[in-house]
Amino acid sequence: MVADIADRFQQDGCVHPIEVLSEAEAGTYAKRMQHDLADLASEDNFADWNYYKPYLIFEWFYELATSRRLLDTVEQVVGPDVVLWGGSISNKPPHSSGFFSWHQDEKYWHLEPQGRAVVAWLALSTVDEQNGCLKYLPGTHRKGEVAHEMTYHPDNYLRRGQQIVDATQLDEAVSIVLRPGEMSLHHGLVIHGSGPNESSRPRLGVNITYLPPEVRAPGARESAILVRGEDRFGNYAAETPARGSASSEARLEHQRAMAGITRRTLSTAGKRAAYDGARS
Ligand SMILES: O=C(O)CCC(=O)C(=O)O
Repeated sequence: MVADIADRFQQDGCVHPIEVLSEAEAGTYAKRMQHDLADLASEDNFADWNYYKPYLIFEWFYELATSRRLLDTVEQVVGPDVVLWGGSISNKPPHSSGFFSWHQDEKYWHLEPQGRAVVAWLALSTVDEQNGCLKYLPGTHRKGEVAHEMTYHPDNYLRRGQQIVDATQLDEAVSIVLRPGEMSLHHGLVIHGSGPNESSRPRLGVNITYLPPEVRAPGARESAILVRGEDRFGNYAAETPARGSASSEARLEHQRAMAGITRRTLSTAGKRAAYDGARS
């Protein structure tokens, strides 16, 4: 367990492992997730439900994103006022080739000011080098934005396969090994990625993005949920979190949120694509 979370976060751009759920609780969430994913896989909007704001579709995701110990820790880095802005389901099946190339999340999010987004990666199974854990390059959040190139590799979970151009620091990579119920927190500009799952075990986890309410997503008004403290800025329309799994109300709410994302992406087109990069 980590002491001085805010200091470590500022220094390395990532802090881990942080226990936020018991192993038994994580196991229960893993079952709820796996049940829903199997049940809903044939739905037209399934990929979008996974990649964008799953807390609007799945109640279990919202419960995870707002669980007390998780938010107590997020608060130490984000501050007392916390907005839940994004997330994705980040599973890798056993013996699967999918990977995340080395990238910075905020390179593609176009937030102002930059460098205030915090991403929680919460493990719902054991996550280690064999099944493709997250890795990061310590201190790289202090470089600001770095150059990326598009590779469009078919096994890359990032839709354009964007990856950093300068690979000189890769031998400094740190692996984030987590037990079920543990998480890491990473800075929106820290360079990170993950390899394929070479094991016979699934890699189960979610990632969740939080912002302080003063951070704006310029272009068109987006939506988000205040999950701690107070919002004195009003940058986001309020979202309604999911009840149950993929209810008709939840589907509509997700569509509304996606429309905000699309409007913003179109409005920033030609400048920088806000969401066309990292999937979360
Ligand atoms: O789940 C992972 O291994 C990495 C996820 C990630 O980097 C992303 O969604 O941008």
